[in-house]
Amino acid sequence: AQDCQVANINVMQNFDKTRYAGTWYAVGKKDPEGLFLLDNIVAQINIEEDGKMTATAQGRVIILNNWEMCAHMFATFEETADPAKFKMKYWGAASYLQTGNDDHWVIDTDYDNYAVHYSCRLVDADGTCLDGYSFIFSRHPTGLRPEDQLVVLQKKTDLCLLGKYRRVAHTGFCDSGTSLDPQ
Ligand code: AZE
Repeated sequence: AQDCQVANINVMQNFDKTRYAGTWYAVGKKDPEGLFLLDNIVAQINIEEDGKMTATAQGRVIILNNWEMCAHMFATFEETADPAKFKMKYWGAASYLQTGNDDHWVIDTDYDNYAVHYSCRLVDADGTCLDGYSFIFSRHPTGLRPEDQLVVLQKKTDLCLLGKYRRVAHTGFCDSGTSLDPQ
C-alpha cells in the first residue's frame, strides 16, 4: 500500500523466526523522536527452547550530559496474529538506559542478507505514522549487497520513509572495553 496508512503496511509473508535468528548489523536507520541508538548497532535474535523469540542489541548512545557509551539492551517478543508482527518489550543492562514496549514488524527479509524492520510508536489521527523508527539490517557489517539495494529502496518507498534514513557506521566502538555497563 502506498497510502502511508500504518494499518495497510505489508509485512513479510510466511515469516519464519528461526531463519531470522542470528546476528544482524544495522546499516541504515530512520530515527524516532528523542533518544536513540546512534551507530555501531548490532542485534542478536535468539529463539529460546520454548520457541519464544528474544534479542540482545548494542549500540552507541549519548545520554544526559554528553555521556557517550555503548548501550547493552535486552528484549522479549510477544507474538501476534500476524507472524511478522511482534510486540517488543525491551530494557537496558543499566537502569539509566531506555525501557519500552514497541512494535517490531519485519517488512521484508531474505534471511541470509538483508532485513527491513519497522516500528510505529504513534499513529496520527489520519492513520499515518507520527513517530516511528526503522532499521535496515544486514548480515554483513559492510552493508547491503548491490542486488539487495533495489529491493530495500522499494521497501523504504512502501513505508513512506524514502529519504529519511541515515547510514549506520560500524567503527568497533562497542566491540570491547568501551562499555561502562555491567556485563
Ligand atoms: C532492536 C532489535 C533488537 C532488540 C532491541 C532493539 C531496539 C533497541 C532500542 C534501544 C534504545 C536505547 C536507548 C538508550 C539510551 C530494534 C535493535 C532492544 C530502540 C535510546
